[in-house]
Amino acid sequence: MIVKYLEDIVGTVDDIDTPTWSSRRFLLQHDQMGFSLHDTIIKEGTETYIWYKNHLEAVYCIEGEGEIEVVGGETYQIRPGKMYALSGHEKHFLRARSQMRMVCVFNPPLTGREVHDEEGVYPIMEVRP
Ligand code: 9YT
Repeated sequence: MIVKYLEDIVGTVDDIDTPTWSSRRFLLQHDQMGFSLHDTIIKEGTETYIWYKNHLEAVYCIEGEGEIEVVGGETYQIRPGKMYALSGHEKHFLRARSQMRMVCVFNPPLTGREVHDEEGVYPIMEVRP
């Protein structure tokens, strides 16, 4: 069994900070759950281009407001209680009007070190560095 508090993760190698988001990663590939589970902060006023070419992601907003624009498609408003699932590997822009806090689940699980590359993609990483 795996039991953690958020404060066990903040400031460790499982707390990944970027200019537009930070991701506190509760469960990763090495936990062998078949998915990864993250508590993610999307920073106020930011826009992030994302394409999870190699992963499926579900996102549940629990704090803040913003929007997701699917490239070539619709724009959906985000507020607490909204869930979106990128079931078709949709390319998208994620914008935060205020700081947003999102619970994210990835399949396949992230290994832990991923940040988006210049294409907005997380590469497939087989081994946790
Ligand atoms: C909602 C979203 O995709 N945020 C970017 C970070 C990602 N969820 C992660 O690595 O936790």
